[in-house]
Amino acid sequence: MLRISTLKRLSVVIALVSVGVAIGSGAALGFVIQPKSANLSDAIRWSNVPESLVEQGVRGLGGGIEYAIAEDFCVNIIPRFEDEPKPICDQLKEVIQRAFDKWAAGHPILKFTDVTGKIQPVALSPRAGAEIDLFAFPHLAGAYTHWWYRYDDPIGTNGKVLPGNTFTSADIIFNTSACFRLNLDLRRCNHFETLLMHEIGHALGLAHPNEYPHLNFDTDDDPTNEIPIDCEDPTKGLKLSPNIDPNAVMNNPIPGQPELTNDDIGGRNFLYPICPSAAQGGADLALPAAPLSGNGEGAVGLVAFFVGALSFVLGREWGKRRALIY
Ligand SMILES: [Ca+2]
Ligand SMILES: [Ca+2]
Ligand SMILES: [Ca+2]
Ligand SMILES: [Zn+2]
Repeated sequence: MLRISTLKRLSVVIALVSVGVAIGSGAALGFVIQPKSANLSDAIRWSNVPESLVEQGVRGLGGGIEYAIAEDFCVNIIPRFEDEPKPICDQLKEVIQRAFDKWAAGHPILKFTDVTGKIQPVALSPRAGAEIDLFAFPHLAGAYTHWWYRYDDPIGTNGKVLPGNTFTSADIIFNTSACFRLNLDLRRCNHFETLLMHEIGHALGLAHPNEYPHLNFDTDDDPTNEIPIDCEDPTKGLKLSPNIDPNAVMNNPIPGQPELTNDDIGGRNFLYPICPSAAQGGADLALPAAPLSGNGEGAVGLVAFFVGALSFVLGREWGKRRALIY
């Protein structure tokens, strides 16, 4: 359980972030990066380092993006499921891994590793806990994600140093005041898997295309086709584009299906470009030994941490629709 003081801090985070957000009513295809920017050099990525958090204490894609589920996650959230019978914890864990796996599908480097039991989740910490921690406790919205990054250029999945910022951690928090479902056919409550996929997209570096149509990237104006990403230069061919893909899982509210669209995948592949010879932190990439710990840490690095917050609400709870909160 988080203490009240921690919850207050969470609220402050959300309030701070909400100041800078214009709520748009338009929709768009493609993808929008975090922080919401028309400059693709501002993107935040997990760095493609070879070491893992659980083995070497290094944060990044090595060892997969390591996630840990809070000990009280199941006991807190299961009563909030509308399915009959209610899911058991193993089912939820299966769905969680499946949601992560959908973002990793077809990618030679990106993967997600369950380190529950090996790393204790820690909320609101840039450098403690797993890389992604999953919590369930009462708060606003259906779920939200907050994350920390540093002003360091990450190593891309193409082996190059990419301009931008480097994730150090993220928390995905499900609100146990809301209700959830596994069954796609139930109409009420948050579809757990789809909602989680949406939050994972935030934890990878993506924002809501339908909320920021003026910051939305695609290579063309076709809302349905694949976004080809150049491995050597992932920004190549990308332009701002205003067309609509209502099915993108990164839209808010989320769509009805727990499936990534071409535009969701295009966003992923921009952030984590796929090269024919891709390898995870492999020797062929000639990576520095410990880029995360050898670059700008200490006092200056610490003040360079930034926190972002997003929240998400789907549909109705107790018969009323909650406002979207960022
Ligand atoms: Ca890792
Ligand atoms: Ca954490
Ligand atoms: Ca397109
Ligand atoms: Zn969102």
